[in-house]
Amino acid sequence: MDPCIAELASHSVEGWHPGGGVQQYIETAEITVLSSPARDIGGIQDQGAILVNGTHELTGNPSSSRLGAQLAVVQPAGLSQHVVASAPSPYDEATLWILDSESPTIWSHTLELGAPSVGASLAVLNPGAGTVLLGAPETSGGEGEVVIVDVMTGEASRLAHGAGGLGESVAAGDLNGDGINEILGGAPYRDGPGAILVWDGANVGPGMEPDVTVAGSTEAASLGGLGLVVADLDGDGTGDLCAGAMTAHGDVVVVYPGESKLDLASSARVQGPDGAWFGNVLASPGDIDGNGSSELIISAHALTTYGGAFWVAGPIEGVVEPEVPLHGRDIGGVFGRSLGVASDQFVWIAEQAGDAEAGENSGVIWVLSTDLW
Ligand SMILES: [Ca+2]
Ligand SMILES: [Ca+2]
Ligand SMILES: [Ca+2]
Repeated sequence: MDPCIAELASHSVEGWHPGGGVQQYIETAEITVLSSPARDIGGIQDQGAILVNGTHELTGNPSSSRLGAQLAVVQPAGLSQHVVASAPSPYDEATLWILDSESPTIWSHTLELGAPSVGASLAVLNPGAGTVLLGAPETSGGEGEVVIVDVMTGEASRLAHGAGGLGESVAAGDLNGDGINEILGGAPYRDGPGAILVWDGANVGPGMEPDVTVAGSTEAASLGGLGLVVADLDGDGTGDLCAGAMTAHGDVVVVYPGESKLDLASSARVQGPDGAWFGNVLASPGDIDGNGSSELIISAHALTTYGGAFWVAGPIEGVVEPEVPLHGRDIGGVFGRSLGVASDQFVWIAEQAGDAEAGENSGVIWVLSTDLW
């Protein structure tokens, strides 16, 4: 029997609102933030809420919704860590909430960008500068946006507007080793099999064309969904593009920048179990075992009836089959629909539990020590 999350987790955090489920989690030395973006408030669907340090609840405002759709941490130079919580909206206005981890200060920026879903995806661009990327994919796979936001000032810069659901995912990482993070935007419906657009971080500005487009293929279709991260999977010191497919039959591809200029044909592949939604979400906690290559944690929420997640250690070369998965509990829930890195020592995996129709679905965040691997 594969290991069950309940036997391996370091600790767990229970959701606090029946029916809402839990989706995102941050845990630092100073602060914990738990999000429930599907929570209904005052009869308004999906207003969303976050819970800070287990006691202080912040609910979404009526002009935006799905508070806590995404969370991230930045640490602007000379300041404490700040947690960023997105609240995208089906309308042309979104809110970005900022929490100073060392004081109870919480404030927000209203982003009126004339585009819906701003903040459906979120990634830290430059933690020391306090800049983040927000993706704004329209529903139905139409046009979308990638936006750069200064967390402290709320100043927003629209980097790109494009077809194929651009902004379904965003990611940042240094792919060419110059010390400046590149900007990645996923467009999973672009030209059929999807694509990931890459801008060189050293030379980027509003309206500029991407420097590289990594186009999906029949073997790597629906590329550019939420499973997108930059991590050094071959241990050469520069980041590599890791992307899961947004389909039930997905694999995770690792594209090495090298001299191939991000050519999908020369990528490595982690081959997941068929039909498990393998790689729909993934994250990298960095190099845990100290061999120089980063590790990945990969979701597979339709694995068996419990859901699952896989740990894959770098280096990844050729075609790799992942080892024994973690699975959820036998409670009729879904384990692994979202996951992430909680801190230097911990990763987290969400489990939606109970009967949502009966209002029981408050969900659980399972926190795992990376020492396990
Ligand atoms: Ca770079
Ligand atoms: Ca590398
Ligand atoms: Ca490693």
